[in-house]
Amino acid sequence: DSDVGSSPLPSIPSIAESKWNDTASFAKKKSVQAWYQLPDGNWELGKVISASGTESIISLPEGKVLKVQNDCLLPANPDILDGVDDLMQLSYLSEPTVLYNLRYRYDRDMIYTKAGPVLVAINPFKKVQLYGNEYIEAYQRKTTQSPHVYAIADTALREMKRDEVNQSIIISGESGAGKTETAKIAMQYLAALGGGSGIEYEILKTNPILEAFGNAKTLRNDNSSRFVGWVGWGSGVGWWMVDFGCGSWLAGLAGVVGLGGVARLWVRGLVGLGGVVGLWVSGVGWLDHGLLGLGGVAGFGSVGLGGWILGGLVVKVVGMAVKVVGMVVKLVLAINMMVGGGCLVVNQEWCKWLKRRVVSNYTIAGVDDAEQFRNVMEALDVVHVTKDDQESAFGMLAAVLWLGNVSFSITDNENHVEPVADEGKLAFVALLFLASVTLLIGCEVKELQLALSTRKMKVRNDNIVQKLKLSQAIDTRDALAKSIYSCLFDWLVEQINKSLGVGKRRTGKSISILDIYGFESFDKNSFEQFCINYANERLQQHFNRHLFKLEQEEYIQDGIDWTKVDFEDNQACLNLFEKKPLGLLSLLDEESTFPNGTDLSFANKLKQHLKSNSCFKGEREKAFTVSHYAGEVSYDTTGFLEKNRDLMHMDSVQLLSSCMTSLPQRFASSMLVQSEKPVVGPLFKSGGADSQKLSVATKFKSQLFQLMQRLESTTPHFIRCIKPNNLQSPGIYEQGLALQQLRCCGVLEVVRISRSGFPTRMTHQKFARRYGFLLLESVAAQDPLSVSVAILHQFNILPDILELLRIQEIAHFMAFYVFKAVSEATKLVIRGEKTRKEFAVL
Ligand code: AOV
Ligand code: MG
Repeated sequence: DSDVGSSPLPSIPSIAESKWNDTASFAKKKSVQAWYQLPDGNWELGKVISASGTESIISLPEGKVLKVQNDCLLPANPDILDGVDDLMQLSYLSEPTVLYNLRYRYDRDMIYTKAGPVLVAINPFKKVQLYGNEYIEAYQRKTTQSPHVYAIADTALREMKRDEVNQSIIISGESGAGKTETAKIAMQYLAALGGGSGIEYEILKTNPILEAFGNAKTLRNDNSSRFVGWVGWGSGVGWWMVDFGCGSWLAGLAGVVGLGGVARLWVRGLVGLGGVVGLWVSGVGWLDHGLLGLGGVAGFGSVGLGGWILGGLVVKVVGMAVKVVGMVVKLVLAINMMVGGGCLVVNQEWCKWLKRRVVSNYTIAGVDDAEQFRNVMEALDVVHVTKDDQESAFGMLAAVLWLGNVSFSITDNENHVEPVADEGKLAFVALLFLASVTLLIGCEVKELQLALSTRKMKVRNDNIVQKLKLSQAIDTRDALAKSIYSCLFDWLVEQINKSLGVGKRRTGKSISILDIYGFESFDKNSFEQFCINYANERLQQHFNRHLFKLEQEEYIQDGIDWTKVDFEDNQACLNLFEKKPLGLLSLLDEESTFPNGTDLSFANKLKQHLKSNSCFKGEREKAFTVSHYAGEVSYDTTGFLEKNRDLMHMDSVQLLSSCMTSLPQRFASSMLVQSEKPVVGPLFKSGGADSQKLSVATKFKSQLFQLMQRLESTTPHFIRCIKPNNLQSPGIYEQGLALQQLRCCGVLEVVRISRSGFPTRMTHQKFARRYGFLLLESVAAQDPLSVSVAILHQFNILPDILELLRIQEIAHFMAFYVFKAVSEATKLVIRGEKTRKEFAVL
């Protein structure tokens, strides 16, 4: 709106001309610049020296001169277009020109570029000077037009107020592309505009909690999200909503099962355990006293334990006789840790689950764990989690970890088990793990032993107790750990929501920011990647629907002469996942309900039923490949059934509800509530006396659908994050990698459609309401269509467009007409016939 009046009217191609032709016969011209594709697929910029019918001679950098076929060349844009803000401005639009333009900007730290309606953000992997209050103000006052996340947030805010419609900012891209950082930047903008009443900043401060418990280090991203973030900012009182719809279980699943290179959360979590100890200590002012070298005694090398921590523990032990046993165990737990930079780091070699990592280590270059940990603790204070609750939260974390060390011994020749007992010399240590868990969750050793090694069943009217076999016992233990972890995460989210007053202050419209786990492809991909990539596939469909399908369908519906722009539709891949009964998800659920189903029988079933599906390929043994929109991913079905079954038995729930500490009790009741929810979709029975349950995949799908439903009721603003290299390093722009991501999100097609399309559109009602005042003669009491037509008449707007308008209920206006109307309005203001206030409506 700000450049109204001063800007010349854009020249608009007529509708018939709007088809874009990239391969113009440019090559016939001499000494023009052109892009030449090298055999490795990369593009190089050359100069055409001479050209004949089908061949040209071009000179490339470093003095190379080549004779090439004309169709290997693509026209380059004139230098004046280097680094344009919006790819729509490129005269020649092609893969090399888009790549070049993005790179030109990236090299100058201009990481944001518009691709029509979409913001492209290239991860700088370093601090760039683009953020902070000065920038926020500039975007707020519109003194800058450069593409930016702030600009997107600002547009969303304006549209929310103007149209009274909920808005969403949807951030997508591969793992490590920068989605979560981008989401935080958007929040920063909205928080700053909230007037700094406090609550807006609180949400930003709670990020460390969610990241500590919900993120993990993977091969793709050192700080990879394992949950879906859906954060809202509402009008009215400036209110925030945090609502994590799908996937907190994924944090639990990933964390505990330890596949996919997860487990940074553990390290951070346990950093926490130490910290809580530290907090008590500082509470009683015992910072420098205490025992030194205990770490050495326990055989953990020279690092030892910080004296202050043990000092504190001793004080506790002495001071509170009742808690002696507990303290001793915590002491033992603490011995397993080493001091690192003021907080505790768990000794990874001691934890079986931590040793199962896929990444080489848990540390992140340039990240100070101690500081991160302090941020987490501060954030817990900010959201009013009491010290007691903080302590038990970290206790839960430790319990989960030690559960991983609980081992079983076989007691008879039928493979039945009993936890712990004999591990030779380590029997004492093994018992300690079990005892640690029971102390942390607050139950008797005997109870935990029973819950892990037996199952109560009801046969007719008799209650019988069945002994578990080794594999069942291990599944039970892992399921318990997973459930505790995901309940813990849910509980933390609940605490955050409570302290932010979610639900209470909801008035007016809202802006939501969606940040999900990005598309993942590793050498070995498991159930987690299967779910993550399925979610991304759904999100891609939403993107396609809004930018390609709906857009073009509307043109056609309105009778506009429109040449359809093709795009990669991922519907076929979605069908592969969702079709009933022969889709990936249905087949997985079906196999999970068979007592004798195995990962191998599941894989075979897929191969049998899906072999003719073009998105599916059976691989050797337990593997299969899916052609996703972002590339092929080969999945290994090992563990699929176990992870999908989510075998949380009533015995475990009962164990938790009988615990003496409050968190396990709360977890147990929330599990009960969950299992009592009305069941939708296919039923899932997990055998025996357990209640009917949904499989993990089915729950995931239904949460995903809920999320999509909520998205559908908003006006979307898309941000597409691009990862320029796989090394997570600054300054490296790999053409091939960038191109593949641009291709799979259809950036070129988006630009094509926007360039020849009709970016501005509104209903007659709205047009009449907004521009009706321009009419020199009032047309009172007329219907919106007549008013619209009168306005256009007044400005001599083409009759054939008018015909179009008459036929259709929805009118499409090219930017041109609106510009024209606005500039006319400006004239009226200048002539004093309209006031500035009236003008501001525009
Ligand atoms: P993701 O959210 O897209 O991956 P992140 O937002 O976690 O990716 O970004 C990965 C890393 O890239 C961050 O830890 C930063 O180091 C860096 N980074 C991203 N954006 C910026 C920026 N604007 N400025 C500076 N550094 C940035 V995943 O959650 O794995 O899909 O699941
Ligand atoms: Mg993320």
